[in-house]
Amino acid sequence: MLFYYFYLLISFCTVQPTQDVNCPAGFYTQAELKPHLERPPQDPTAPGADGRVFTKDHMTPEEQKEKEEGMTRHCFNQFASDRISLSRSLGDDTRPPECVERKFRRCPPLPDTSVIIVFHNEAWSTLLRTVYSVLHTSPAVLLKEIILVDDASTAEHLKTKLEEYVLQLKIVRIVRQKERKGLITARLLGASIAQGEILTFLDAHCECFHGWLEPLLARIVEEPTAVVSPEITTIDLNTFHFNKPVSTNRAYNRGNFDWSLTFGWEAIPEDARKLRKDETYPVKTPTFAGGLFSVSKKYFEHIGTYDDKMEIWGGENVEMSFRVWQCGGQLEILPCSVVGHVFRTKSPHTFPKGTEVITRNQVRLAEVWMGEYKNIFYRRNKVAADMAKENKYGDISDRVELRERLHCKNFTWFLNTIYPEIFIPDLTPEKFGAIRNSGSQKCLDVGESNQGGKPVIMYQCHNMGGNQYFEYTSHKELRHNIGKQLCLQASPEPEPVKIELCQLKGKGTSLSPQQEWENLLKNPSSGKCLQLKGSEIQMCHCNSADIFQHWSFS
Ligand code: UD2
Ligand code: MN
Repeated sequence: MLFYYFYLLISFCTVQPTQDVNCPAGFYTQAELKPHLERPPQDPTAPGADGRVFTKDHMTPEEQKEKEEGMTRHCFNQFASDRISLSRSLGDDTRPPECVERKFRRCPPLPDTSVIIVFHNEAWSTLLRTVYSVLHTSPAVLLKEIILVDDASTAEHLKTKLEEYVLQLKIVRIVRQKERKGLITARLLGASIAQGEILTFLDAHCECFHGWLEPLLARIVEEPTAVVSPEITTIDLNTFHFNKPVSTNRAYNRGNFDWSLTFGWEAIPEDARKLRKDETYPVKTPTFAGGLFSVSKKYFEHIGTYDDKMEIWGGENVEMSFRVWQCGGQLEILPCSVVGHVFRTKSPHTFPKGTEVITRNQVRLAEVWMGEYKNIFYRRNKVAADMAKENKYGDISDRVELRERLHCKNFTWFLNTIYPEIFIPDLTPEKFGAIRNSGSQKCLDVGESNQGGKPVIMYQCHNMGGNQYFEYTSHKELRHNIGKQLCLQASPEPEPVKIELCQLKGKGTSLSPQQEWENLLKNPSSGKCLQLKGSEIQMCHCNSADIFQHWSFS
């Protein structure tokens, strides 16, 4: 019996390498993977050379003005970007040795790719540096074309000037969306005309590091249902410093989401890290950032491209993440592939129909992919809940049909199998909403950007969820858990009451006595009650006659 298995194994091994005359055995040589365009000689003292910071000590009033205007327009330092070479090098290849030394099999050959870059009113220098960086780092044999998709920009420099400029680059095409519809339909337009076997999407302010493309394409050859992202590193929005990989560091991050359906980063769980022998192994990720990725064109179409009724910006990355996993694909980060992106803290874009389109996109994805878990999201977002109740998110019938046609698994499967580490709030909490104080008629509010550790405050009740959202859990906690899991925590008098990370996190953890509440709102371990005292919220002697100790959910 054992012998038979050995025999099978050996015969597989000998038959495996495809004996194709068009595809010689062995590995691609460096010469065969020569970039499409050689980088011109570099001046090591030029601003931002080798990915270093741009500095300028003395600025004239005119320069100061130019810098401020650029900041307002793009929410990054356009002044710096404009003074850095469009072809700047990023210096040595500092990736881990197994990435640098990795060879790629000639058989089956690596497929070619269309690089699709969508933009709306992007700065000239960031857009063209993205283009040049692709040309200087992508093997000529693998780069079919670069497609620039203009989402109805109004800036003059993106019109004929851009068209004439890219003409000399030959391999670059421009298509334009007539109306401003957002990045989702812009990417779809690019994909529809792409001729490469693989689609590779990039934002319009990126720089590709050495050897970024091959690992993405090689992984898709190995696993055609993989949707793969590079490790996205930061290009500093102020200095344009490119944060280079460090050869001794292991990949650390993967994508997640919270119950407000916002994408975020988190550390890869310990056991998943241990399974990877070295950095050439993919990192499975529950969600992806969504701007920078490769996918086989055939698979992109099979899996339902994008929801083309999503508008402008936001939500499409979470939608695609849930869909790819639930419908049989995989979402991965390949740490040997490194691409820099200018992460901003503010959006520079106008939203012609208001920022409610982001909520609308989220409601669409929740309705199609989340089953009953959508209610966890709705409880935290009144605008979304109303939109859902009043059916104001457009027609989703073709997305539901897609889900059925592909026999996609449900959200419970996704949570249990792909993201078992996530904390799932009560599907039906005992009570939830805002907590109103009878004395002041105001509501308990966590205040601006309270990530835990800051006192709670009182604020006009707004009935919108958000900073005033609490739920009373089956474990008797008062959770403010829109993003992080934060709990109202009793403190010794006269310290102000704060929210802190919830101590009860799942198996192996237990409820902290200071985070337990009874009868709106007594903390049994201290025997004290929550009270509004002047403008502060403290724990005091319980006195049922004091209306400043009366709290109710509304
Ligand atoms: C992140 C993603 C982005 C997208 C977005 C959610 C990364 C690094 N970035 O946004 O790709 O998934 O989350 O939707 O993963 N654009 C248009 N039309 C618009 C608005 C934007 O063409 O109406 C372009 C824009 O010029 C840029 C790209 O779309 O090239 C992404 O927009 P962004 O850079 O403002 O968004 P970012 O990086 O915060
Ligand atoms: Mn971006």
